[in-house]
Amino acid sequence: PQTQYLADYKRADFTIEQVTLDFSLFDNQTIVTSKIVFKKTNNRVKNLHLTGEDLTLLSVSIDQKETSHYEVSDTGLTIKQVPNEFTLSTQVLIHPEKNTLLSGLYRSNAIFCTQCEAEGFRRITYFLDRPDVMTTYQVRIEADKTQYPVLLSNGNLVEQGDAGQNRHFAMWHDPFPKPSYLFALVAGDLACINKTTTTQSGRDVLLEIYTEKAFINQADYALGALERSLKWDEETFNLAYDLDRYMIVAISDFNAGAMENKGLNLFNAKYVLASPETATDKDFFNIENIIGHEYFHNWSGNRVTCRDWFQLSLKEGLTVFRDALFSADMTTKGYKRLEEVRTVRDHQFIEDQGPMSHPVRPSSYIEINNFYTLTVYEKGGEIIRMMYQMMGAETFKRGLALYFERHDGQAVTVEDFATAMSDASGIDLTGQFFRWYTQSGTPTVRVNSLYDAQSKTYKLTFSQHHLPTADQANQADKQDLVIPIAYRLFDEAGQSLCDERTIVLTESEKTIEFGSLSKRPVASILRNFSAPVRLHFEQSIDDLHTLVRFDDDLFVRYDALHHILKSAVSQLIGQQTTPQKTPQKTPQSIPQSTLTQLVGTYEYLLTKDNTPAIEKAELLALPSLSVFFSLLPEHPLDAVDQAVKTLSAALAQQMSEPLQARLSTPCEHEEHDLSFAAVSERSYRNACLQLLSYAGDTDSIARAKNAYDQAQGMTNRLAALEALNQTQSPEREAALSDFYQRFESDPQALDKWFAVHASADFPNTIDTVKSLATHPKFQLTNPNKVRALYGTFCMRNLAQFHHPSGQGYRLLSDLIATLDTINPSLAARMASPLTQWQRFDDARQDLMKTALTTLVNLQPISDDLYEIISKSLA
Ligand code: DPP
Ligand code: ZN
Repeated sequence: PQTQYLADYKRADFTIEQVTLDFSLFDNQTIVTSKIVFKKTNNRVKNLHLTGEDLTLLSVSIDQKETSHYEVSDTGLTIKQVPNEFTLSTQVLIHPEKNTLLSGLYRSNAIFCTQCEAEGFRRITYFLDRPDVMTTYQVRIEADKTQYPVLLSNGNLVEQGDAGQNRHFAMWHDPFPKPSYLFALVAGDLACINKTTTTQSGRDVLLEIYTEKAFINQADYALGALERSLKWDEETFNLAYDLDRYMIVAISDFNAGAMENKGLNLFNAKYVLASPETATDKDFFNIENIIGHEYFHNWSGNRVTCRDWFQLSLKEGLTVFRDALFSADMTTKGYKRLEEVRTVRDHQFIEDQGPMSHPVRPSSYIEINNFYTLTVYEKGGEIIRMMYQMMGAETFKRGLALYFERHDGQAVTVEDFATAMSDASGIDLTGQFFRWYTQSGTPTVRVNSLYDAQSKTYKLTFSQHHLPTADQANQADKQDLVIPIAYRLFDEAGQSLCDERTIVLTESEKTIEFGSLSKRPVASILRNFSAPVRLHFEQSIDDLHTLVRFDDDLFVRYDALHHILKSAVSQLIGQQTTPQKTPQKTPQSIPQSTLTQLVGTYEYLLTKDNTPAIEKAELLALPSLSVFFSLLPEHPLDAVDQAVKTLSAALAQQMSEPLQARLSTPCEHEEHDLSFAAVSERSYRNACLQLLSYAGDTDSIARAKNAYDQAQGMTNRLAALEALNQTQSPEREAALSDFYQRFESDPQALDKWFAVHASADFPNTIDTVKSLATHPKFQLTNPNKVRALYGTFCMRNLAQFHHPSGQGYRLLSDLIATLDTINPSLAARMASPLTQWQRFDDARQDLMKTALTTLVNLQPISDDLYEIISKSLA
């Protein structure tokens, strides 16, 4: 496999003036005819090299004369001695019906559809498949009338008609020049709902959602979310939609979440289809967020795109941040922010620690599909958020406006973005700050505090630390960053001592001093998670309780509570003098004083605190085993697991009364009510139910079963099922079989049934997973099913996947070997649990590396998988 380097970037030797594509779709083959007008940008160049993959070339002509001056290889087509300006016509044959990679043109449930980002277009026709080659597309699609009544592509429908032999055609024209990765085509027997909305300038835009006919009654929410997205981007950033029509199509077999193709978004059905019976409130939240994300790409991605794929975060980081602002406006800032914090700290930080660590703008890759990562997306979003934090909302808006004005219609770099934002704000983002884009790894910020009673002064000393990473292994690779740290001081009763301020740490160490403090204050640091760093700040348990109860910053409260819980777990594991990597016996009780204080704080949250219910639910949810394990890296997984179970059960018992009291108050909202108030109420009640269920006694089983039986909507039904799923009880069995009967024919809901099975923390869950893999509704060719069953087991069921026998690792490596022959990009993604072997004890490390070694020796092996596995063994 070949490594690509950012440093090797050269602009293309040709521009494409325009392209005309003709698709003849048949059940057993598709013929693609292209006419591409090329112009040299460099007259010394003789040959034209086009990328192409899995294409059967039928003919080539230049300016309408058939030619034989070309060479074909597995990766492309080279035309020899081409003139300065010419039209190239090619005809190729492809097999969408056999395309299980889900890249290029493929068929999913009798629907033809495309996925071209990043390099799928080369699987459709020979082309300059790179984002800096932009052109206008005219597309003709021809197919059987009965099977494919709906024919869609980007832009405007210009003509449609009969083509004889029960076939018809549609012709689409997209007036906006675009890179090939934004091309899309759909053909199928689809139903549609639509709505006309009007931009602020008074232009009508037709919004359409297409789905398989059976599911069109689950598309209303998506249509509403799309309308809200258009409105929000105009109101917030003054960015309006630019075509007359915006289409979204739901697809069952889809590798990613969704794709922002110009005017014709393709979505994983999971992020379009939802009804209160089949989808949870969290699903609705995700749908709105992703519809927003793809819509916002129309400016940040489509109007201004990436020069090359190393710049991926240019569009993704920015769009993640834009969708975060949108979702925060639709819910609460704190709620959305905690969701981001979890993604970054619990997952992106782990990526940084592992073999695939890379900067937000990578400098090399083998397979670009492997770089659609949390680092590029979420850490990229965090960088934009730091800019926003440092310049303020209004200046940020001006910066964005300048960026779009300067670069509309161009393919640009992250530097271009940073320059525009610097020019608008007067804050230099192109120098030291820019290292956020080029340096990998998670910075650590240490904070030391010193109170002097005599002088009534309080000092906070901040320092930054950077460890080597897999890709930048020398300490010399790591330099100081620009780190905005928001802070505030409280007294021990939780009264504010100052407004929130931000220190921008640019040096290795910096001290700030506060005077006239008659008592030692309680510091609230890194408020709203103002930078993607690990914070090391030793605070007393009393201070942490003060913050949980009284701080007005949800992130700091959440983080303080996690530190308290971590300390309780650590007490349970026992104070070890030397860290051990082998399991040890865990004491069975938490010190009473610890428990009393903890229960006091939880009771405060339940009864006195006036935080919005949806945020309170976040505080009440106990961190997962995976989070505890990350917080306590010096302890073996088994010990952490035992201790967490002991702690959860103790809390559930102690909190039983107030939790039950909370649950006994009647609901104010109907279950099918999707208003924010209703969603908040459900989230809060279900958090209480979940906490109670850790007791695992007959009462809590009965309570959960009753909740299941009473449930009308999926939110409550799934919450009850998850509570039951902690017990090997007949009630659990009954609920699971009821669930299957209800949702047998709803793929999205059924995915939850697979996932609930796979997440059960029982020793025999692995056998259940193996047997469900042969269930008639399970398909290896459907990524959602693979993720629901295997993804849940291997990524969310830490205790069982990492069973000391190594059977979980063998299950996963067998799966990956098979998947690599079906869908390499999915295979590579599924490998991530194995690549994290560094986090585990020696015995598990050996077993995980054995599994990885088996995989790296696969013959053949895809580039996708090879890159991930070989880097994790390096
Ligand atoms: N469609 C994916 C996203 O929106 C990749 N661009 O992030
Ligand atoms: Zn995106």
